Amino acid sequence: MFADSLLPCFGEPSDPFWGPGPPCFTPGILSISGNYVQGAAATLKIELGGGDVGALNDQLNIAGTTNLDGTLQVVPLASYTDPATRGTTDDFTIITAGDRSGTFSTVQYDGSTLAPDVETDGNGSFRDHVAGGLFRSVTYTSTAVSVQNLLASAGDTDGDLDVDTVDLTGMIMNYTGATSSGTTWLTGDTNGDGDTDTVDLTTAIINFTSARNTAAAVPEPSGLLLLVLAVGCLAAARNRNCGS
Ligand SMILES: [Ca+2]
Ligand SMILES: [Ca+2]
Ligand SMILES: [Ca+2]
Ligand SMILES: [Ca+2]
Repeated sequence: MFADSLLPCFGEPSDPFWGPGPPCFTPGILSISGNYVQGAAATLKIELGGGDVGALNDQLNIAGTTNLDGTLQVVPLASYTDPATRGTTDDFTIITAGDRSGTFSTVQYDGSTLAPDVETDGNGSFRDHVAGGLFRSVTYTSTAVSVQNLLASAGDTDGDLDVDTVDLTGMIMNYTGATSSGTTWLTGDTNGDGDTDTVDLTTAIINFTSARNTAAAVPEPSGLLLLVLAVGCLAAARNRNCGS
């Protein structure tokens, strides 16, 4: 168990984040036989090097319970690069515990605070869209905390590894046409030109996977056909009524 002034530290004394606490080593697995309570003023630093846990990535293994608060600093090392292929992820289990409660109030990744662009469950888990379909997610379960980096497929606006009717409906609702601007990946701009137009929608339809990951109700099987028809309306008849 660590108080606010006694932080688990995986860094090195030369590191600007290094602070008082147990001897630092990097990277590695730190096992705690008891409980781990992180206070509101405390910071946990986790380094990610890619590849195997323990060899290149920090992991905190807590035999007892953990109650989380304060700051999580995720620090990618020089050996790690984000996914380069769309639709692929890098997944890191950074904490395991007999039982987990509480969440970090702030999560920083490489010095930047992550924003909860998409809330992924009722446990405080969230997904931050960084840029160009690159998402960073923090997921809390009853026994673990994990971090995921995803380079999403074009049209996967919410970064949940599918291009489904939820994504396409959101894109249509945020449709701007090619002469407008102001949309982002989250609102359907798949190609980074600031609009959500038929180019974006066509790309998303080509990448359509149906729903793999959503807790929300989805339209009936005809939903995609209706969406395609709606796209056709948008493309061909912006100034006329589509349907009734
Ligand atoms: Ca999606
Ligand atoms: Ca465009
Ligand atoms: Ca666009
Ligand atoms: Ca989905």
